[in-house]
Amino acid sequence: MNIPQFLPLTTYQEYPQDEMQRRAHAFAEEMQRRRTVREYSDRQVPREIITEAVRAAASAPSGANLQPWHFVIVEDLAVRKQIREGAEVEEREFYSRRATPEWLAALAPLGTDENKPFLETAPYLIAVFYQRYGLDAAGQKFKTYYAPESVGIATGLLIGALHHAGLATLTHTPSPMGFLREMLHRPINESPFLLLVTGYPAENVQVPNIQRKPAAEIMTVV
Ligand code: IYR
Repeated sequence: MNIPQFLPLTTYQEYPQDEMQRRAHAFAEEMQRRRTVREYSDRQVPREIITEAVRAAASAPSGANLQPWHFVIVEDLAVRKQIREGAEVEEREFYSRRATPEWLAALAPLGTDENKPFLETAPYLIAVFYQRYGLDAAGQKFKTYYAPESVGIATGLLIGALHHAGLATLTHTPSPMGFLREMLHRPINESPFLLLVTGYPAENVQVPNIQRKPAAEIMTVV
């Protein structure tokens, strides 16, 4: 059987311009409603929602289509507790020693500190890994390309998909987070990219009073 190198594009959808305008606006509005949430309810979320969001993330373009990502869905409370402990060890070090005064000042409006109870409260942590290089079935190394960029794009889609489904998220980057690779039994070619916390927001949760830059400020037309 001959496998064709190219196939017709059957999935692309064009819209009339007024509908395109409406869709573009509605999507921007929906994304602007997204807020990073740092306090979670322990209410359960069906795993299927998370799986669908990972499917959306996996639609990201990637260097040479190598899809250099792996998503560990952590739902086991004992493992979430372990991750919280590992993260808080690093964060205590970060807030008391590693962070420069300038960095701490930049973080002050967000009200973050070394305590990470959400790692235990939220029903899911999604540990996102990127493959610095690939390992084939025979254990041979092969190069990956633009792995952090590819996984960054996939993570953006993951956050968008979870928000679209009606869940809150928090991008958490314990630093260093090497402990995640061992704790979650990932192979040596993978590095942790970030930890995404997701679930329902805690009741009456508050979020920092911060604004997004308007398009006119972040966009230039040449
Ligand atoms: N990783 C730390 C500190 C932190 C750093 C940045 I940059 C943030 O935008 C938020 C937090 C923490 O999670 O608290």
